[in-house]
Amino acid sequence: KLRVLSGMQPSGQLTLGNYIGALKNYVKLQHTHDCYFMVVDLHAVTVPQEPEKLKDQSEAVAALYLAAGIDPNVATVFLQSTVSAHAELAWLMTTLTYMGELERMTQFKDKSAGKESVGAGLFTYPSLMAADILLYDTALVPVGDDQTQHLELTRDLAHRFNQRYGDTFTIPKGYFPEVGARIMSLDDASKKMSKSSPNAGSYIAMLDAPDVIRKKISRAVTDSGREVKFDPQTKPEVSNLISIYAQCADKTIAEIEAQYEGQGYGPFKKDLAEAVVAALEPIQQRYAEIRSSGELYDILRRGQERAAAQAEQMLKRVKEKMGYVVL
Ligand code: AQP
Repeated sequence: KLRVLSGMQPSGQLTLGNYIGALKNYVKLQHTHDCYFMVVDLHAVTVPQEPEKLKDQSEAVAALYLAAGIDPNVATVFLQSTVSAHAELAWLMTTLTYMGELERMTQFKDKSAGKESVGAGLFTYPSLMAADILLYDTALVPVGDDQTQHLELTRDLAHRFNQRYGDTFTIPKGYFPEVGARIMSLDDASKKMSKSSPNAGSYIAMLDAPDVIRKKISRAVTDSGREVKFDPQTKPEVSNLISIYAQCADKTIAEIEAQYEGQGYGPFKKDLAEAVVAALEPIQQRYAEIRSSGELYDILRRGQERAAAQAEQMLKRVKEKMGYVVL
């Protein structure tokens, strides 16, 4: 089975963007691939995090993986910080990365724009991500569109290492959803939906209550026309909502366009809200059960063991190749 690895940052509440862009694909891939899904808590501290919140959100992300349908007996679910090989290989990958490569990363540019002081971790984030992926001989990385550039750098670093020290790393490929690889903000369709946005109206959190979801969708920005038509160039807001609808209701874009022909945005938005509620409600119920069951730490401990066994082997190989004394 091909190896799959991906992760999400506990830097806020997971959004519908995280769900459609990545988590839905995790669930799909687990039965056909050898899957590792982590909570990337080391990545989360590239911007300041409150300790209490970090812990709660880390548990929340892990519980949401399970609630969305990841079976911990099939896939390996773990916290990145519990496998120390990630931080170790990240350092080695950092020394292999060029400043110019990191300076070109649009996520760094976006997240550092206008800030007076920017942590060095935000800059070297892609080197840690490369380490995460390369530690596991990963073949496929299910991610949203926003991670394309980071993934390309991971591939470059893997090539560079292999050329310098001999064949070691598998070169990974991205795995993107056909519809919804980039879900946009509800208040501004030029920005991606983001869990760390200061405006809660810009995203739908996976744990938002049904009435909150309905309100957010009814307030979502649309153009002044009335045609429910998918055209990201001229109708970015409505196209974004159609993508969300398609993914939540398992319909094609053409089916949705046909269904609302000549009806305007009102009925479309109403049904969209119900489709989102229907997709998230069962996940929310399972989430509540998992958090109150007390089983989460046991699952994460088992995941840690399985992941560490793999990661340590690779780290040892890398160190040997680089000329470290391995005792
Ligand atoms: N808007 C999005 N549409 C589709 N996919 C998305 N992803 C994120 N936003 C969207 C995918 O979700 C996975 C986890 O992302 P992450 O936690 O690593 O952080 P991110 O990509 O930086 O996502 P956020 O929500 O914007 O987090 P913050 O605000 O903390 O930076 C990734 O696979 C990503 O592609």
